[in-house]
Amino acid sequence: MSPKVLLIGLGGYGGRLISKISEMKTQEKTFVLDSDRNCLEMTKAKRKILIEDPVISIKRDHVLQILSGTSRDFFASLEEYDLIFLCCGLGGRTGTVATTLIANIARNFATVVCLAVIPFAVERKRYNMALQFLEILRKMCDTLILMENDWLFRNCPPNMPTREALKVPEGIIATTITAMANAITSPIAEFDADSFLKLLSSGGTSTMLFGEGKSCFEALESCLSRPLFNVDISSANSLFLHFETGKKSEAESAVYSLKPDFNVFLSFRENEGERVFGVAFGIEPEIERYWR
Ligand SMILES: Nc1nc2c(ncn2[C@@H]2O[C@H](COP(=O)(O)OP(=O)(O)OP(=O)(O)O)[C@@H](O)[C@H]2O)c(=O)[nH]1
Ligand SMILES: [Mg+2]
Repeated sequence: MSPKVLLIGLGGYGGRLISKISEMKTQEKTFVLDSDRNCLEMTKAKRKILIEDPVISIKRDHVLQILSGTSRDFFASLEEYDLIFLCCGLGGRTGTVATTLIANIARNFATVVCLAVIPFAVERKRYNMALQFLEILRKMCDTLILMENDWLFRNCPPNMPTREALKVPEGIIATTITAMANAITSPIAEFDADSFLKLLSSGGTSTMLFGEGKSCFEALESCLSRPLFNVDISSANSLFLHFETGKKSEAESAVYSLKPDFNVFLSFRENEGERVFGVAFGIEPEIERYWR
């Protein structure tokens, strides 16, 4: 039987990411938790849970918080899933705290993968809070996949309107999560879903990847050279690469041209244009350097 997968969005941005995922008509169940009734009403999740605005206090490695509204029933309902993806923008109160708390509980019975967006450095207070919580969050989940909003400054065309640029991560994150979930629940013949699930259960700190180009070679080169979390990915041990292309055999040739340093999991969807979405797993040594 294929593993049961649940996608949960937490806080305002987490809810919008789940709405975007829902537009992709994923077969997986989707939940959103938020303390903001208006934001919650606007999301397209299958189940919406209103929680109280959490009170944050960080004490050494522990997060003390109040999350009333998340009843015992809610936590019991998570227990039927084998793999839970949590997604949020870090740095606000609700998403940051709820993600940390739920990851810590859900990890007792499921593989927990968090996809977290780091605020723009200019958001100062939110940015600093996100970094504080990163230290905690990475101990609470099996795999923590990061993207930083500052990537947009470095990579969006300078003439792209800000409103449009802010929406770019939604498409990248939604496509990547959906591709990973599909790869596990309905894998193509050559995809080793068991090994990929095993990787997610110990993926450590990881970065999201995205690239596009005129050929699959160009798209893959751009994907690996500008990770969404600004670190060197040569220390990564494994890659998940999802190609959206009309040229599957060219994509395979591009992957064969990579140095054989990575354990690669490949997924494809037929689409116009050459684009690669992915994750580089196991960049723990790099993240330590990032904090220093
Ligand atoms: N790129 C991008 N980032 C966003 C967007 N909305 C929020 N974020 C990021 O996500 C972080 C958290 O924002 P929210 O999700 O609104 O915060 P919250 O979890 O609802 O927290 P509270 O409202 O304080 O309880 C922000 O500081 C931003 O860095 C967006 O539309 N685009
Ligand atoms: Mg909010």
